[in-house]
Parts: sequence; structure tokens; C-alpha cells
Amino acid sequence: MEQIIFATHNKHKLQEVKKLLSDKFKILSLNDIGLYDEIPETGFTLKENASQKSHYLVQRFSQNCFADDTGLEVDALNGEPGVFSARYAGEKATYEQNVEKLLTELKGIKNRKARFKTVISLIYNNKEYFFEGVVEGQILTEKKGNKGFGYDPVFVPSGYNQTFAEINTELKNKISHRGKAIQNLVRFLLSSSK
Ligand code: ITT
Repeated sequence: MEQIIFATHNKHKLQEVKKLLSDKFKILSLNDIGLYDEIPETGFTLKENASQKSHYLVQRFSQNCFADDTGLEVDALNGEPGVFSARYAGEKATYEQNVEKLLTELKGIKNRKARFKTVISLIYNNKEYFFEGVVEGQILTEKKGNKGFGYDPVFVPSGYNQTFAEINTELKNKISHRGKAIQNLVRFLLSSSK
């Protein structure tokens, strides 16, 4: 089976991606390859950060790899937290603190429209390719559900009445930002790999 590194330290992302890819590719996590460093993410766009992570890996390990960067864009907050989603409430903020900050910023605001965006940078046989996925939705006024991670408890995808933290992983993977980006990645890999 062809192997590929997924450049993330986020165990939730790894689980989601393995569910989508592991019957076709052997996914190596950063733990599997013994990389415990914090990979720099200093870009101002999701694309720059995803690219920075995948290049960092290829320079160190010279193997095919991909990285994603994801952000939540809230219309009433002019697209914030966006690329700063992981650090919205501060450098070492927990998921809970970020969600609390979001709910505080949106207190009393009627327009709850938001979207998750994922950009994947894949470096495959020394060439870089990008894949994207977006899911539109609404931010609730309080948390619901205990599945998923990050902003999942306050995000309801359009067309559904449950948050990403209430629906099961299979459904989240089918309709989510990362799920869609990974589906595009898989399509590409299957058409390129022998
Ligand atoms: P890596 O860089 O190690 O992959 P990370 O947690 O820093 O992991 P990102 O920078 O891509 O991941 O994500 C930024 C934040 O966006 C993340 O900390 C979560 O709070 C949130 N996030 C990402 N994907 C999400 C998802 O599927 N559901 C809910 N929140 C998500």
C-alpha cells in the first residue's frame, strides 16, 4: 500500500482523515514518524499555512505528504477568526476558551452566518497541489453536543438542525470542509497513483 504522511498534531483531524483514506493509503502521522516539533504556521492565509506545513515535512523527510489548515469565517466578525481560529482567545487557548470568546463576540448579533474552510497542500512526487473544501452554516448562541472538536459544538451546517458536535463522524466527514477537501485529494491521488 502506498504511504503518505499527514502533517498534523491534531488527533481529531487524524482520526477523521484515516476514516476517509486508510483503505487506500497507509497514513503516517507525525507521531508515527517521530516528529514532535511544533510546525511553524506564520502565514496570513490558510493556503500559506498549509503549504508551510507540508514543505517543512518534505524538507525533513523527503516523502509524499499533505497538510491542512482550517479556519472558521464568521460574517458578522468580518471573517474572523479565520486563519487565527486556533489562537482566537490567545496563543495557548483551549477549544472551550475559543468557543467562549466567539459566543461573547457574537452576543446580541442576529447575523450568525459562518463557514468552515479547509485548504490542503499535497506534495506528491515533488510537486505541490492544493485542494479546498467549504461548508456553510450558522453559529448558535450556546454549545450543543460533545462529539467532534474545536468550534463543532456551536456550528450548525446549512440544511441540518444539529451541530457538528451532535452528528456522527461519518456524516460530518461527508459534508464538512475537511471531508470535502479530502474527497478532492482522494480523487486526485487515485487518478495519479498506480
Ligand atoms: P495542526 O495545525 O497540527 O493540523 P490545528 O489544531 O492547529 O492542528 P488548524 O490550524 O487547521 O489545526 O485549525 C485551526 C482551528 O480551527 C483548530 O484549533 C480548531 O479550533 C478549528 N477547527 C479546525 N477544524 C475544525 C473542525 O473540523 N471542526 C471544528 N473546529 C475546527
